[in-house]
Amino acid sequence: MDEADTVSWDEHPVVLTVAPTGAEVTRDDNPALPHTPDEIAADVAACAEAGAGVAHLHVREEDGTPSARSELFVETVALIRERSEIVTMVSTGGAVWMSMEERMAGLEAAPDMAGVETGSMNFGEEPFITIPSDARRVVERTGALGVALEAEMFDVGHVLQAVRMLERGELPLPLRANLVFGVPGGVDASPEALDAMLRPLPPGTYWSVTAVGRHQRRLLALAVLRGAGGIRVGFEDAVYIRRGRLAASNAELVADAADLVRTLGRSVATIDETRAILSVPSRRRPSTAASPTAS
Ligand code: KMH
Ligand code: ZN
Repeated sequence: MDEADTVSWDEHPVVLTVAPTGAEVTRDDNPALPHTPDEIAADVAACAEAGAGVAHLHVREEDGTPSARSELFVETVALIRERSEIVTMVSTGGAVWMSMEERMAGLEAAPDMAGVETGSMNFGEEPFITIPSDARRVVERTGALGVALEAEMFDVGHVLQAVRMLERGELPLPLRANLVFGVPGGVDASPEALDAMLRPLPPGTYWSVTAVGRHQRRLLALAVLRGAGGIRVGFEDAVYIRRGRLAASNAELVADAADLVRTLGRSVATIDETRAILSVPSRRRPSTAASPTAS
């Protein structure tokens, strides 16, 4: 097996992640952007129907302001779990202006997974800072809560830092790597950049691809062909489904990504397959109808 094969998940179905809200996109960009926990949960349920296995979550105040209120995360995760077994993943990237403590607010919701950034960058015009001790804080807190991690990496140095942290025992195994392309200040959305981001990953690492900007669809297609474990879509990354046409919903973006995966000869992971691939068991509570009555 050559080095390229060691990072191929080609024999597995492709995990689809939806990132429905993010922290930067607004209703001026796409009026269908969900804001409230109810709107996000309904949107995520429709995305699960369309093939999504993971929901990468940020929350908003009702007026759309990015929020670090843990109550909103708690409500959002609970409402999603009422409707679906989809893997819930909270961002600890938050918004560029949030403190590290604010960025970790979503962990209060006891999600299935959380992201962890492994480096700093310019995020467009703004600094987006995660120093090593910040990443270690996220690792410690998620470890204590039994929350699985995905490393969010926007440049080659972030991948190298994740590998360094793994070697030092500062990141737990298995490493789940989300490679992000096209953010101004990070690596570009090109085939060469994909090669560069993959090269440091230890053999067998699960990797998914997120891309923003006009090369998104091409890079996601390339990732599927190169054996990615997963790809990500959603309003956090792109509000257009094709050049000049806004997506009607996050679910439309997920359905489109599912079509792309099948067109390229791979299948889309069910939620059960997603949980097995990511080694993330369900934390959903049994429904009240099924639990014994108290009296
Ligand atoms: N909103 C960005 C500054 C993540 O969720 O891990 C960070 C972000 C990445 O969205
Ligand atoms: Zn995010």
